[in-house]
Amino acid sequence: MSSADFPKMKNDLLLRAARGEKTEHAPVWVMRQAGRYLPEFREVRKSHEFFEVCRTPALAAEVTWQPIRRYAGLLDASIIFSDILVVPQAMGMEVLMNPGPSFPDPLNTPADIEKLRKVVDVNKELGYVFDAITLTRKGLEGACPLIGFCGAPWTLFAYMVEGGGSKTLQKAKTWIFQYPEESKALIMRIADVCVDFLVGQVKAGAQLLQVFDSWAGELAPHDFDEFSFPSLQHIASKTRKRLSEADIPLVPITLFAKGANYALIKLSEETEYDVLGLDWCIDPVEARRLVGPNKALQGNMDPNVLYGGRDAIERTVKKMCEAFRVGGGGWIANLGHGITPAVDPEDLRWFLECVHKYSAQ
Ligand code: 1CP
Repeated sequence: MSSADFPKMKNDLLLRAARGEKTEHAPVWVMRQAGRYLPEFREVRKSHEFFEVCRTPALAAEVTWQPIRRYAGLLDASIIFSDILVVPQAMGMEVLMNPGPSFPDPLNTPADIEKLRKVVDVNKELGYVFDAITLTRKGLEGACPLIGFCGAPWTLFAYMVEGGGSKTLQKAKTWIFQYPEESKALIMRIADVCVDFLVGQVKAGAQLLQVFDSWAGELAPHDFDEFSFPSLQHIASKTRKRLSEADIPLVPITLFAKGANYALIKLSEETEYDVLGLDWCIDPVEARRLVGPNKALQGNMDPNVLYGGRDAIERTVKKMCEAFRVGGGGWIANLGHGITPAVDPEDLRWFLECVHKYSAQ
């Protein structure tokens, strides 16, 4: 697919900010913007299992459009409805969602790696995501760009070994300390599937890509350097190379490495990401000082401020806008992690309105 196959873009704020350009106001979107805080999403989920929604392009498109329709004119990006765990599924693992993710047969020891598919054909295993992206972008009618995504290899590895979410990542840590070479090899194998998956998403119509390293902050800085960073670096450089070899226009790539503020200088200097996502544990002025002028930033309000009422939301957004303005450079407004299920959708609307108001240049 090329841009000629899709409706003309009416709003490219996200893409401009990702390239470091100044924008009339900061483009804004919200991680997990299609999700359980929306009654219309819960309605769809009453009659469809989570992965059924992911695997059915018409349903995935519908829930991706839901926040765009509800907050018409206020959201500057959509993100395809899917999950980071579709990659372990594509590699041959079973994943259930009840209500959190669980793997009936996780990787207990390196011998279990044998159970994974040797070769992963992303068109065959994840073609449903590509179809959902093409359908969703057409239906957006140019209202805003569509983001494609994947999980980072370290985070996916952690789920594949833990068999679900975990507070301590004890099993994943056991692997990296007890079987460091096998761990690194598996992490790079996951990275190659991620590259194929991201390239396929761009071919299908994704206009920006985001890599979610949700568990980056669980690693000591030197362990991040060893077990996550090389795969993150590989994904950005290889995805760009593959797109340019195929004569497909490059799209910006965002890395959200939650909790890895200790690595911002290295991520800025030694990777080819265009945008670095920030959680709320770093001041935007400090983040800009560490990152320098060459990358856009994304973030970073604590999602729990959305439970603090209108005054708290307005005060915090105003402060965030001032801090990103002082720091300078491209900025995409967002929360510092995903929106949580109990948020009142009208409080999110207020957040979006405040970003428009206080980030206007
Ligand atoms: O019942 C439901 O509907 C399940 C809730 C839900 C939703 C709405 C899950 C289960 N995944 C999603 C969608 C989803 N997941 C998106 C869609 C696009 C959007 O943002 O609107 C995206 C980008 C993700 C990414 C994702 N899934 C991440 C990375 C981002 C992050 O939050 O750190 C992670 C870690 C997952 C795993 C996952 N999937 C679902 C849950 C509840 C979890 C986290 C579980 C845990 O705590 O380990």
